[in-house]
Amino acid sequence: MYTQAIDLAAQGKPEGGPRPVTTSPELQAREAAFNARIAQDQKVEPQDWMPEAYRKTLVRQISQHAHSEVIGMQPEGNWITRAPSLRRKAILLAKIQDEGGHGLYLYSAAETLGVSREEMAEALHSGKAKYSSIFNYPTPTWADMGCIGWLVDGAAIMNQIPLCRCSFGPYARAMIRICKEESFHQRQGYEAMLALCNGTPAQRAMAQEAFNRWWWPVVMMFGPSDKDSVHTAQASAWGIKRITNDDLRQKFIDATVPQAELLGLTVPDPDLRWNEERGHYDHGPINWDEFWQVVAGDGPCNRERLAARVKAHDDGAWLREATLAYSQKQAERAARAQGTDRSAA
Ligand code: BYC
Repeated sequence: MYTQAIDLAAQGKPEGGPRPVTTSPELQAREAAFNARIAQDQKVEPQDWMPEAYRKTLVRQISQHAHSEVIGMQPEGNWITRAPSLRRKAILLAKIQDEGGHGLYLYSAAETLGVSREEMAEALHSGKAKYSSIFNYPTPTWADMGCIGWLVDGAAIMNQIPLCRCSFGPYARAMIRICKEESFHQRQGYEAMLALCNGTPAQRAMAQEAFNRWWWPVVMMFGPSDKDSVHTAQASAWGIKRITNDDLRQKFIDATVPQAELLGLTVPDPDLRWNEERGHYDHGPINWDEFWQVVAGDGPCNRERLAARVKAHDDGAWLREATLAYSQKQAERAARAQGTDRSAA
């Protein structure tokens, strides 16, 4: 099935490019061992042999996930200076800081597959790599902060809990910590919405208006319907994806509708009905044209988000250079000290 492979074990660390496996029996044995590992639900680690297509799928998904976390700081960053109280500001700062941290864990997990941070950054900045569609929507009111926590982080948890059991060890382990933090993010968002919904009529109206804008983009965030999802079958066979896009979307809707009811909010879907027979909510049609337009880079804020990211990266060049120069100096000092020790001995 696979004509190329990387030999991670031989080097003790991952290589950037694929290395052809020379003999067919060797390839077959490696592939059989890999498949057995997946079948037994054991983790694949960076030093293990893996099919090149598995490695590429993981690099794509993990780096896109990392980019989403980093770009995802922007819509909320918009409200740090305008949070309505010191308490809300402290919570928002902590949440955004967590998201930067999630990006870091995920970039690190992707690096174990032999791709560099620079390559991943370049792919994002050039528009080659994707990030979640959801972060291309604006945040004009404080209620948007509540909706992002409640709905976007709620959707993220739904998608990410199964990823804690993903077959690739570093990704699965990163997801465990990320999910714990996402849980706090979701709760703070719901609590912010609760405060608005228990507030003045103007605050309730603001909550409903923001909910109206976020509902459908969040429903789309789970990705295309299963029939149009190009990666689901293979990613599921490899134990990367445990639950399909549509099934996760359904789980999210089933869990979130009662939460909206508790807040006294109306879900902006006239076709939403509890289906007794299925034991799930039926929902109205999803505007897939809008989804693909946003994914293709033409959403309300795509250009703004990417430009802000590129600017932040460029503005940070001095820090990356200084950090590298400092670590080089430390290494030279350590080498000199070792040399002095040896000559003294
Ligand atoms: N947006 O075959 P499919 C967060 C692309 S951050 C854009 O179903 P797959 C947070 C897809 O990449 C949460 N593109 O793909 C942060 C593919 O295109 P490519 C982010 C999308 O990979 C800060 C094509 O459509 N979470 O929570 O099997 C503040 C076909 O799709 C989207 C993750 O990244 C989308 N929504 O399934 C607050 C989770 N959906 O790559 C919160 C990890 C699909 O072939 N990722 N596409 O060019 C995944 O679980 C999966 O990659 C997806 C898509 C479910 C997203």
